[in-house]
Formats: sequence, structure tokens, C-alpha cells
Amino acid sequence: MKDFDLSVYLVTDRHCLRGRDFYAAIEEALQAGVTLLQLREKDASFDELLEEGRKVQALCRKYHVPFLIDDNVDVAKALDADGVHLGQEDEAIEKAQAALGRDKIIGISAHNIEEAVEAQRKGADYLGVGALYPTGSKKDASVLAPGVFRQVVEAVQIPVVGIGGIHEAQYGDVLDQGAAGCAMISGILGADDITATVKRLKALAVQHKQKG
Ligand code: 3NM
Repeated sequence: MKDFDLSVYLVTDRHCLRGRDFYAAIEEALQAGVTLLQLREKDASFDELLEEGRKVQALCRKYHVPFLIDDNVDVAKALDADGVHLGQEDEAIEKAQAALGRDKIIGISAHNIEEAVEAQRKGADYLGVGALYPTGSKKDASVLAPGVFRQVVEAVQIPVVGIGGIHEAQYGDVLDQGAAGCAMISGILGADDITATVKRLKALAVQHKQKG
């Protein structure tokens, strides 16, 4: 049984660190309570990803946080990561399931109801849906039309996380639209105070759960 908590989901990007050390910033976020981590380093080579991945995975294990790899099933397999996050490439899910086995977490990016329903049918464990707000962290991200996020959440039974331009100020609104959590780069790694921010996000998630 896959057990994961999407509520405060950290996606890495070494370009969003505001001068901080990559591993120190990640460890600070994990220690403060991030619930899931995705290594997403678009300009890293296979070998760099393996090397970085090993270090980040060790940190994740220390804090008992599942460790996912963006877009690279081979690296996920080599590291025995807890899962992958994939885009909309043909047969992405089938290939990942074949390579990694059925007990790994597979997240899929979806941008509309059709993609979301199809990803669920093929066995995705969760969906990342965005961009919800303008973001400087992904050049080709386009902001979804109002209402699409909620429609996607209502169209599927698997959990959905919001992504794209989400900071503390938007976090509660995204949960109110039915999200199981938010995936964030700059909202965490670029925060003035990573520890305080993650702790406040966690508190908001708990409050939201209690609200029902
Ligand atoms: N995917 P930040 S937006 C990795 O829309 C990613 O699918 C997106 O970074 C999508 O939290 C995005 O700094 C960037 O906005 C998220």
C-alpha cells in the first residue's frame, strides 16, 4: 500500500535558492516538515542526477519523506527512489510501471480533465495540475483558466496537487479548491525563512483538515 502525504510538497530547483546551499536548504525544509520531495533539476546530466539524487535521497530517508525523481525513470530505478513524476509523454505511465514495479509512486502532470481522467485510468497515484498562478520557475508554464483546477479535482478520485506560483498566501485557497496539497519550488526554497514558512504551511494544512 502506497502511503504518501502530498500536503507540503517540495520540488527542487538549484536556481531558486537565493544564494543558499542546495543541500542545506533542502535539509532545512525537510526538518521543518515537508511531506514529499521531488528532485527536479532540468539541466543536470544523468551522472549529476545520480550523484545529487543519492545525497538528497539520504536526507529524505533521514526525515522519512518519500523521494521522487522528475521525468527520469532510469535515474529513479538506479536510485531505487520512491517514485517518479512524469509529464504527458506517450506511454509514460506504462513504461514507468514496467521499469519500477507497481509499488512505486507515479505522479503525472495534467492540464485538463481529459488528461487527468486518462492518467487516473492508467494508474497514476496522484496528479500535479497547474500552473495555478504565474511562475518564474518554469518557462513554458501557462496559467490555467479559472475553474479548471476544481473541475479536474472533481473529475478524478486520485489526489490532486496544485503547482505553479503557489506561495504561502495562495496555499489555503488552493486547498479550498479541493487540492490534497501544493507542490512548490520558490514558495519554499525562495522563502525568506524556510523553516518558519514550512511550519506555517503545515499548520494551514492541519487547520484545513480540521475544517473538513
Ligand atoms: N510545473 P514555483 S509550474 C515545475 O504548471 C512546475 O506544471 C508547473 O515552481 C506546471 O513553485 C512549475 O516556483 C514551477 O512556481 C513551480
